[in-house]
Amino acid sequence: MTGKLIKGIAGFYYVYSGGQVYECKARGKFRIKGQTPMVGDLVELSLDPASTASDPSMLAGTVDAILPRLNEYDRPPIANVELCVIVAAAKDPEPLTYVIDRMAVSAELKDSEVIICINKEDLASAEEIAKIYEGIYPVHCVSAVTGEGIEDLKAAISGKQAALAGPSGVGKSSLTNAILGENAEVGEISKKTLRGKNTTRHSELFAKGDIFLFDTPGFTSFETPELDETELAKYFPDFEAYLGKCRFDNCMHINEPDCVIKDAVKEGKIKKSRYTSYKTMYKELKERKKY
Ligand SMILES: Nc1nc2c(ncn2[C@@H]2O[C@H](COP(=O)(O)OP(=O)(O)O)[C@@H](O)[C@H]2O)c(=O)[nH]1
Ligand SMILES: [Mg+2]
Ligand SMILES: [Zn+2]
Repeated sequence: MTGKLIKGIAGFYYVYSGGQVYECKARGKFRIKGQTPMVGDLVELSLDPASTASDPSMLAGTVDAILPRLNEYDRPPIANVELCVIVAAAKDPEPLTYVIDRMAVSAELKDSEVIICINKEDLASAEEIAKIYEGIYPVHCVSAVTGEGIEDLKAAISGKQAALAGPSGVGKSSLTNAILGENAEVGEISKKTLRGKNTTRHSELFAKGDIFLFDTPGFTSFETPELDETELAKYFPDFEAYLGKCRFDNCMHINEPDCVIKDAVKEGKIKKSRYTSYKTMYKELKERKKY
């Protein structure tokens, strides 16, 4: 059977399959092949009738194989992030478009779908920031405190393995609780039996009905991604319609004449803040290459 690896801790992998959690011993053969199971992995597992799980609510099993991954993130180490929900706050902390845009490029590079979520709309209007992303990514203005927008957000993430990413303090933990509710099936099992035993926080995948949400401490910001600056524009979906139409084939849309990207910015077809982020990231990537 197949299942989702929801947590790895102290030599055990916890796999969710058909409403059950299996406590699986890590098999040596993965390391031999240079493969290490990651939270978020889809795995082949089998029941291990000879063993008993440490918790009566679980069954003992073995992980037999790791299925091919859509993607891998390093920090935190999680796999198969089908959807990256980039979280910002309308206020406290102030939203920074550059931070959002850099995370979006990182997610695009990994082939994760992107949703922008502006939390704390009870504190300030999220409209201004939401407008920047309309037509580029789905935008959800929500409040983890009042519950506003949470049902729509749940509908948008359901069926996909989703991770919330964003700076510390924007409300990722609060949103995770709002989305999963108090009685998250697997969440409850693993909270009760695993979290209590371990003070160090690990990444974990929560499953509740059709919702699969990573709880990833430290998924706060992305480094400037590993990318050649000449490739950067491809990861701005709002630039896509214009690429290849500039006067110069190798136009980087910075100082070149007859640049359709710069024209689109002037005409308001590409948002200024997006273009500013592009220029800043372009410089960063170019600078980094020198060292
Ligand atoms: N007013 C308001 N405060 C919120 C909201 N969501 C989270 N907070 C508060 O913001 C702070 C940071 O939230 P937390 O979930 O820990 O953020 P994280 O660091 O991204 O996980 C906490 O004090 C929360 O109570 C919201 O929608 N509205
Ligand atoms: Mg948190
Ligand atoms: Zn150009």
